Parts: sequence; C-alpha cells; structure tokens
Amino acid sequence: MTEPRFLSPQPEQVAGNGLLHRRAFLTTSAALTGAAGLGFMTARPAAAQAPLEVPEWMKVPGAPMSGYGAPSRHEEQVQRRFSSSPGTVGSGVSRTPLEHLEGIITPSGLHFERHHNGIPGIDPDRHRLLIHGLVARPLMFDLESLSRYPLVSRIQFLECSGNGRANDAPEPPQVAVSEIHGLVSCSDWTGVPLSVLLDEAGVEPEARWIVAEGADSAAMTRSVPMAKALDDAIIALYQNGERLRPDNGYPMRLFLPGYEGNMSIKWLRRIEVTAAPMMTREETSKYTDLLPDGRALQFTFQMGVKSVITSPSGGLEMQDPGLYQISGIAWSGAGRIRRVEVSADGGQSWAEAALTDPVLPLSLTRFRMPWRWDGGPAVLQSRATDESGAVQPTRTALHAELGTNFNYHHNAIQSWLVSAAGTVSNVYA
Ligand SMILES: Nc1nc2c(c(=O)[nH]1)N[C@H]1C(S)=C(S)[C@@H](COP(=O)(O)O)O[C@H]1N2
Ligand SMILES: [Mo]
Repeated sequence: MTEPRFLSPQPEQVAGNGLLHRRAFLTTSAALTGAAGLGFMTARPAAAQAPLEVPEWMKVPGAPMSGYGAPSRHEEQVQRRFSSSPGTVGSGVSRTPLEHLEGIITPSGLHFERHHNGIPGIDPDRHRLLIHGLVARPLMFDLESLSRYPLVSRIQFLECSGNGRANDAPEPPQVAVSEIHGLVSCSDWTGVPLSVLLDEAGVEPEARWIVAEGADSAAMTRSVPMAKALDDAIIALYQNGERLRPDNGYPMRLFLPGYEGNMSIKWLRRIEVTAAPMMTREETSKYTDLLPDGRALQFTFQMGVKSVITSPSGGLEMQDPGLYQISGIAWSGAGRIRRVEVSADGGQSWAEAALTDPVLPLSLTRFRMPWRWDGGPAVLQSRATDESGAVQPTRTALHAELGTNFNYHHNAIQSWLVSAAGTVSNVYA
C-alpha cells in the first residue's frame, strides 16, 4: 500500500500516538485537507478508460424474491456465539457479534440472549398477562387486548449485568470483543407503558413495588420499585418493527430502560403489586455482589456508564500503517452519553471522539476517531462520560472500589494492544 496522501494542511494531531482531531470527519475534503482528502481512501488509482469486468451475475436474471429476507450468504460468519450450562441446551448466553456490526441498532436475530431454562414455546393465543395484588381492580390481558392500548417506541439498549465479567480473570482473555462485551444490544422497542395499565388497575396507596414473573420453566421473577414501573417501564410487544423474537420474550416482555437486563422479565405473565420486594432468588442469591467487607450489595438496578472500541478489537488484524477510523459503542443507564474520549497510548493522553447522530438517552451511541497508525505498538482505550457526569472507571479503580468478588456491573475501560505486526490483543493497562 502507498503512504496515505496528506496534503497541507496536515490533519491536526490531538493526542499521543497518532490520534487526529475528530473534525477530520466533519469537514469536506477541500476545506481541511485539500482536494485529495485525508487519505482514508484505500482506493487504487484507475485509468479513465479502464474497462470494468462484466461479472456472470450481470448476464443472467437474478434470484427470486422471498417472504422473509436473510443476510447475504457471504456474511455467514456474522453469528451470535453461544454457550450453555453443562447438561442443558437452552440455559446460558449467546452474544451479539459486536465486531461485525456498525451503527447502533442490533439486528433482531443478533440480539444477545440470556435464558435460565431455554426458550418457552408459547402459543400467543393462550398467553395471558395478569396484574393483581395491591390494586383496586385485578386485570387480565391477552395479546390482542394489550395491543389495543396506545403504543410508544424507543431506541434503547439492554445489557446483562454480567457483561464484561470475562475481564475479571487474572490474565486478559484472548478472545473477540463480543466474547467479553457482547451481552449488550440495542433495539427499537415498541410497547404499552406499564403506567397506563397500573393506572387502570388502580394502585393502592401502600404499594411500593411490583413483582414480575415470566412464563418460562425458570419462571424468572424479579421485584421492581414502583417508581420505575410508573416512570419509563413498558410491556414490549415489538422489536425493530416486528413482533418480539421468541429468544427475546415473545409475545410480551417487561422492558426497563437502563436497568440490568435480568429485571426485564421475558415471556411476562404476571405482575403482582406489593408493599415490599419479594426477595426472590434472582435478587438475593444471584444478581447481588459480595463487597470486600463481606456484605452483599443488593438491588443494583442501573447499568453504569461504559464504552468499548469494537474496531479494531481483539483478534482482528491491522493492514498497513496509515489512516484508520477507530469505531465503538458507548451507553449509560443514567441517560445520554455526553462524551467519549479515546487514547492510543494506554491512557497517557486522551482526545474527544466524534459521536455519530442520533445520540439518544439509554441507547447505544456510536463514536468514531480518526487515527494515524504509524506501525508501532499502541494501546487503544475509550472512556465514556454520561450526562450525569459519571465517568467510566479504569479496571484498577473499579477493583479498588468494589474488590474482586463481585460478578456484575463491570463497566471498566477496555484496552486493546495493537502490536507492530498488526495483531490486536486484550491487555489490562
Ligand atoms: N422469563 C425470563 N426473563 C428473563 C430471563 C430468563 O431467563 N427468563 N433472563 C434475564 C436476563 S439475566 C437477561 S440479561 C435478559 C436478557 O434478555 P434477552 O435474552 O432478550 O437479551 O432477560 C432477562 N429476563
Ligand atoms: Mo442477565
């Protein structure tokens, strides 16, 4: 490959080891960089009259249409990677292949999965949702009656609170970014605000919590504070414009924006309004964190501010030195992402990345950073700040605060080492 073509003025270096000003993405080629552009382009010069080949698919009629489209057969490597508990097929996780995706929406078939006893084969005509407990009027819904309520749509992330746990290992696991951070996905969720249904049922004054139960054979059950139930909780019926996938709760699920995924009960069948939390298995034995002083941290609802560079990332290989765009995702359970900074020198210097519109509250946000890789070793990191002012911690800071016995809410900064040979590996920096 030829050297990147920098015409004057040179793109401004804003932090160590080749990070360039994000403005490089925003200006037209002539204004900042001269007519030849920044030099991201890897196109080869072509002779004006060079004939293009006429490939065989231009010589025959194309394939027929289909009732439901599928990705190109050339994209077969884009798959969720899954693992289930010994002796089971459906109890475990599948992870979103973040290294293959761009933008902020996760295709429904690539949404991560977490099942505690597989995917129930629910007949939507026989499924019911019961709202009862401390209410004036207990209510029963079927899918049809629920679908008639006014619907709301929001683009929001869902993250398992166990996401990132792999980086708790003493040695950094040498796996793809999805194997470490792929328990986060983002969809356009459409459903009925839970507040509307609770209002109709008539919540009693002493009610403080709801308890949500799923129709899987794990009957997953979690307590949710009434304030959240009345705020932005929805009963989701659609995901990215179509009915929920069975994997993600068909025909209805609770969706609690910004809260740990475990609370967004899939295959929702019952909401009991209560005065106190139920202290279920999932909020006592599981989904709590053992602190250094021996006490357990319980009800850690909100997901912390986090970001990760998905390109380049673990296992990928760099081509020749030159201009690259670093790309990644950021999100926070507290609201919008305010800023993402990137470092190419292991955190010694930082510069602000470009955030790609739209930047929505409680959604994945895509960030990008122009980087001139000089062919030497580099440690790439990203650090997100949300609108509450919370800043993503280093792994060392997180361990100093919470110890090393905790299993959930790992939002530490991820570090990728780019070697001189162009290989990318996971390091604890
Ligand atoms: N009924 C039921 N709801 C459930 C679960 C489950 O096993 N059963 N898993 C929970 C966990 S731990 C997570 S992280 C999310 C995952 O949602 P997804 O599979 O749609 O990504 O669902 C939650 N809701
Ligand atoms: Mo989870």
